[in-house]
This record gives sequence, C-alpha cells and structure tokens, in this order.
Amino acid sequence: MKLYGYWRSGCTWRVRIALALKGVTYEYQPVHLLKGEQHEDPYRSLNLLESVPLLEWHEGGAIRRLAQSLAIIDFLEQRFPSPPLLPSDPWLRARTRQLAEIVNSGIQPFQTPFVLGQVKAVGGDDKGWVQLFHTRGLTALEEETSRTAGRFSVGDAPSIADCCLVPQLYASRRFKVDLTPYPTLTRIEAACEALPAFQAAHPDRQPDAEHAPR
Ligand SMILES: N[C@@H](CCC(=O)N[C@@H](CS)C(=O)NCC(=O)O)C(=O)O
Repeated sequence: MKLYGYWRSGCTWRVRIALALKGVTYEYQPVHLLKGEQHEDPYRSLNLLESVPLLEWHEGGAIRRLAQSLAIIDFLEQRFPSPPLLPSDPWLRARTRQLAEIVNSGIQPFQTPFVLGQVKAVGGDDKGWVQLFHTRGLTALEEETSRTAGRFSVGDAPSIADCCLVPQLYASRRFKVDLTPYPTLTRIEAACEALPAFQAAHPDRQPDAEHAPR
C-alpha cells in the first residue's frame, strides 16, 4: 500500500494513526502542500480535489485509489479488522463517528491552506476565522466527548474519534488556540500520545518532516 500525504496534514496523520494501530506497513509518498504539489500533475490527476491523503494499492491486477481520510479508515477497518477502531455497540459506534465528524466536517475544512487563502483573497480576517471555527468546534467536542470518554474518547480503546482528535489539537496549537477550556480533550490526547502507534504517526517522525520554526 502507498499513502500519499504531507507530514503536517492532519487528515494524512489520521490515516497514519489507523495504519499504525492496525500494524499495517506501507510506503509513504510525500506531496508538498506548501509548494502546491497537490495542484500539479502527476498528483492532481490522482485526486481531483487536490488534497491529501490518498491511499493506493494493487488488487486483482488493477490499481485502486481512495481519498478522504474517514473513507480510507473505513476501508482499513473492513480489510484489517483487528484491533477495531469502532465499538461494536450501535449507539457507541454512531457516537464515535459523531465525534470524528465534529472534527472532520466542523473544524478541519475551515483551516486548510486553500480555504485560508480564499478568506484572505476576499479581504477577510483569516486568523479570526480560524479562531471562530476552532473554538466553536472544540467547545462542542469537549462536551460531547465528556459524555462517552473513558481513557480515550469513547471508552478505553482508541477509535476513529481519537485518530481525528490528536491531529486537530496539534493544528489548534499551531493556530494559537487556547486549549485550557478543553481538559477532557487534552487528557485524552496525552493518553493517545503514550501509545507507540500514535508516536510513530506523529508529523515529526515522517520522512518529509521539516523542523523549521512553526
Ligand atoms: N475531508 C478530507 C479533507 C482533505 C484535506 O482537506 N486535506 C488537506 C490537508 S489536511 C489538504 O490537502 N489541503 C490542500 C490545500 O488546502 O491546498 C479528508 O478527510 O481527507
């Protein structure tokens, strides 16, 4: 399997966590987002939304490709069921997806380089924009997570909610969002960071990591 991604892309990081938790080895192909490689061929022709991640593998003599981090993790969940990243109880399973979606559709889409560039292009306050969406989303996430949390976001096993949470808090810190109002989220983040799979998936451990000031 080949994962196209960028070291600091939170969506790529979600997939790296899932792959590491499931013990799946893969080849990593960097796509430099800040140099605009997502907008250029050959990558652009593979993912017309011009974003990472993208998973590619060979099956039955054909090349298969899949974009969208949660769709990729869903595929991995079916293909490599152990350990599960979703609880078996239908309600908790849906709640886990709910927490993941608060990040996936409620926060992350508003912080991408493309969207922030558009906000600036129309004369908007990109910093205020980011603060608004992070604060709004994290406030909801803190409250909703506190209802199901054990050691992790839902009970005592890592799930797709944690795959989304850890990269999101990293991004929030980069955007200088105050995380003190979210003690449940930062406690779970610390529990995740103690696991070798989360450590291996961290941006700083990736081959394309740049250690310039952030
Ligand atoms: N919903 C997609 C979002 C993908 C996405 O927004 N990726 C960002 C990096 S985390 C990206 O490639 N942005 C490129 C850009 O903004 O130009 C997913 O979950 O994979």
